[in-house]
Amino acid sequence: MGNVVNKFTSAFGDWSKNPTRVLMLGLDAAGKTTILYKLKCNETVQTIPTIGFNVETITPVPGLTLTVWDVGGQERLRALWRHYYVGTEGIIFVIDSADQMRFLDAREELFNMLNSDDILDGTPLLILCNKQDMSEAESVSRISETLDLKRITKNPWHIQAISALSGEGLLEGMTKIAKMVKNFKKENMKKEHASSS
Ligand code: G3D
Repeated sequence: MGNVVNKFTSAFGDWSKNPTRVLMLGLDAAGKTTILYKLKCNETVQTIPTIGFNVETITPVPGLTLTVWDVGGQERLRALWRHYYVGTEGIIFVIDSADQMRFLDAREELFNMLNSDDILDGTPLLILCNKQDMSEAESVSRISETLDLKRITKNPWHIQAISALSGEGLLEGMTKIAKMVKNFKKENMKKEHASSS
């Protein structure tokens, strides 16, 4: 387990001089909290109760902020989400691979988020198909089809099979998003540089 944490730390590096913000979202019970615990993010969880939905902000690595909340059935709160989109450089969307009854809800929430605001255009997206240890878990390729992920055209994305319980696949997924986020930041810096010169 220490291995996952160490490798996770080195994948994301020390961004204390160049802070990075990543959102982690998913339906309730998808496994977000379990993932955070697996990454040993439990020590510094802050909850902001005033917002009206349960938002947790975690700093697992210097300079990296993970902001986590449940999506689903919260229409009236959606306007508040934009506040968290500003400055976001990565999105992790967690799916319960064994909860086939709610795949379409997850799909709706994913596309609602991506389409709700062009502020997220271009932001790297990691889809974690969690609970792969369960016998009824659906495969990554079937989930990709059911969620119609080919419709995602404005975000670089990657889909990863994981089990938050065993930690299987988690490091691969986190390494992938760390790379995508680094590229995204580099491209943004280039654009800023080009527009200022
Ligand atoms: P959330 O934070 O997205 O709401 P949680 O989800 O992390 O609280 O997880 C919800 C339930 O799913 C928990 O079970 C948790 O143990 C379980 N879970 C999370 N990840 C996995 C996984 O990879 N495999 C399996 N088999 N179960 C997982 P309880 O029973 O505590 O509600």
